[in-house]
Amino acid sequence: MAVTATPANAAYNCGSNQVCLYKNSDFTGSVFILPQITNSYGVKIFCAPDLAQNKYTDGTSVNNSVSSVVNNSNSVIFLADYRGPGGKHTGISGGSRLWNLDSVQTFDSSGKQTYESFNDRASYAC
Ligand SMILES: [Ca+2]
Repeated sequence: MAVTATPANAAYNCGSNQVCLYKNSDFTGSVFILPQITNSYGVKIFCAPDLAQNKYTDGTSVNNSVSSVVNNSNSVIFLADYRGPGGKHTGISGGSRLWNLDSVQTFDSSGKQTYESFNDRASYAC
């Protein structure tokens, strides 16, 4: 039976019912785990509405640097250009993952869709 060595910089293995934002593509680099907050309807949701307030485990800002996402929650998570949210947004379905954000489906406030890079753009994740 092969034993796989774990390098010191091994990527974080996103747990069940966690939403993990990674600094680099392919679920590597440092990680930020979305906190759960209670929304105005009293429902707990995974949400960081202003990523400039959040840091990866390596201490650097999460703002404008997310490059891959694991969504192990049951709900869609939206990334947006600006806190709030504002600007264009893209969604990651519950139970899915995006190993990079180089070509994702985005929507503007009028609902217009296109495919474009969302790499190093997200300032909101809920
Ligand atoms: Ca941004």
